[in-house]
Amino acid sequence: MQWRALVLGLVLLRLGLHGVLWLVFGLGPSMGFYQRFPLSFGFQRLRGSDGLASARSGAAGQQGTPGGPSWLQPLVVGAAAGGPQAPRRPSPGVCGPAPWGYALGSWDCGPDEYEKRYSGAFPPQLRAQMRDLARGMFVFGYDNYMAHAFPQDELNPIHCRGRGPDRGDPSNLNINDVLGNYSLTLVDALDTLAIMGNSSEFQKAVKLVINTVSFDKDSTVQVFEATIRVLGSLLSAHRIITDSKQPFGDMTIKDYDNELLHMAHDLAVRLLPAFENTKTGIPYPRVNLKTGVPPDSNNETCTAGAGSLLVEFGILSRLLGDSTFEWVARRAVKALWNLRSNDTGLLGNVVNIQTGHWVGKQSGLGAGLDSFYEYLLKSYILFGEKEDLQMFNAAYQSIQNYLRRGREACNEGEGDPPLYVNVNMFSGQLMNTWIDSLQAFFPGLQVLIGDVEDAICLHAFYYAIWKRYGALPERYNWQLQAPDVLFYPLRPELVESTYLLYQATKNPFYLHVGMDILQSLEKYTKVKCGYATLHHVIDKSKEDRMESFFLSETCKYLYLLFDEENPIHKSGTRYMFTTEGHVLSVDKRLRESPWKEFFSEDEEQEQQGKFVHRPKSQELKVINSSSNCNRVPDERRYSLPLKSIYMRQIDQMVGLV
Ligand code: DMJ
Repeated sequence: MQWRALVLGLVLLRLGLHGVLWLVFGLGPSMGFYQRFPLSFGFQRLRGSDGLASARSGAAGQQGTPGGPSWLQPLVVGAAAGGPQAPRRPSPGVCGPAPWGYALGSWDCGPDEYEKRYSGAFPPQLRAQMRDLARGMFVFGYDNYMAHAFPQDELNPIHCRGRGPDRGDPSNLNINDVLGNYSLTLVDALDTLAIMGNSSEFQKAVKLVINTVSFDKDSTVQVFEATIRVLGSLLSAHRIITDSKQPFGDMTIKDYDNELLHMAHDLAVRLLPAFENTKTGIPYPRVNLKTGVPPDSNNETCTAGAGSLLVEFGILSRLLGDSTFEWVARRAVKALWNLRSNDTGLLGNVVNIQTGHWVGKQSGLGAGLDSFYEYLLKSYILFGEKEDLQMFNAAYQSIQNYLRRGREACNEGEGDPPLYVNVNMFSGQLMNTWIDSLQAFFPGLQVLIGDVEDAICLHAFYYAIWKRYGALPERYNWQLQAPDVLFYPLRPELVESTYLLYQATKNPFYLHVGMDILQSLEKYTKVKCGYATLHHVIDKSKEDRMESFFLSETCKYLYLLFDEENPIHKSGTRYMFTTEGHVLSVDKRLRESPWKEFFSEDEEQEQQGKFVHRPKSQELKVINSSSNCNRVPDERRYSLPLKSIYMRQIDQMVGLV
């Protein structure tokens, strides 16, 4: 008897609660946002031309959210009935009644706290203060590395010690893929010193690298990591030293005899065995710098690792006049490209280099694929090879067709705000409900192709996650509104996108974002001798590791964000950043390639048949935005990058409010 009364009581209580919710907010039973959210991401985006729109409309009809409103529609009363006359609560952006104001913050007309916080001007003194804070962050990390870790690869910032390869445990890839016993952090930091105008330290550091760093080491490293962190940095510093204009101050080196270029060559030659004895042309993931590909080598590699070598290898080839490096890197890109799904045009994240079978069928923007897309575009920007742009455009189109979910417009309209999800490369079906922190680079890439509006939108999502934790968790589950993987190793991607979006829009919003990021880095990651990886973004416990990209990318982009007067923003030269943040001047001499004959006309034709062409104007945009930094902002269009109401939606989406 008693338990029946208890159950009845609970039922009545629940009904009463729903009644109150219904009366006050118009929320029906079981309408928690987190329950609807995954459902509402089941539909395809309706966008684009070329006949895809109708196909996607069909998909939307089938897979949409019948009876399950998109996440903006919890406000719709009786949405399940779907009646056009169903009474609606005012949509966000419309002045709301008092209860909304109390429930969700002031949504009434006039500036709310979001607008007040983000749309205000950013005073020049504050800007200078933030620039100095970013420089100080770099200097603190760099000086401590030099004092406590050099000539080892990395700094352990908590115990003020150096770190090299884990010789005791060769399977410790997290360490051994990156640390080659070649003073990694010093090498990776070279061009940041130049960009910050520190010529004496740049000159000292270059000499130190020339005199002390050797690649003749019994180290088994990942080809990708050695390429982007070491090869890319050597090439960037070499270009800075030999630049006749010297925009960053006097960065010349007395009696410089192209030593850094020779070192880059030496390293690349040691990486070449990765491209031998592979049936597909896709390289082995790792090589030993002394002995080549280890006998027990893994035949599986990730797409980004194998397919993002073309920028560094291409520059090396063009500077040396030796086609070998570009040829192997380009062959790998093409081999991967040819393995894309015929139906979706998507690539997976892990492939067998001998069989060409996809071991990882997940397609997304993050780990395993990120820089593959990035380097298709950046290779085109640097070298002007049309086929790189064609591949990029086709890849971008597939991304839009299959990865982008949510509504068409960023700031307004029915349905969920857009988000890029992880799908099966063959079916386009959702594979999981997380996004990773590496994906935060994508808005920056969108800036380069001129898709600024979408970039603004996506960036806001990552920023909201940052605000919630004061960092980006390695993986964030948008269904659970919680991190899936909790560490944050001081990654640069969000800062990179923030910087590029600021250059594209000149909106002070991005300076506020940068200040937020700077302050949380100072608060949560600064330790005795540097900046430490966050082990857990919630309890803020730390790991004793400062990855080299913190100095080469995170600090650099933060500094550049606030350094309006930087030569990169002022000089007539156009610059581009590698995936490791190394600056490269876009020089028309790099566009000369005397080795076209390596790719037969037939092969090119065959490739082109598969490409989806974007409109001409889009191609022009790429060329115009070949500088990351010199874009003329369209003040009218982007005077307010995000409606403050949108920021609030996104904050809710990640569980921030
Ligand atoms: C860096 O080494 C590069 O940015 C790379 O493209 C991705 N991973 C790290 C930073 O997160």
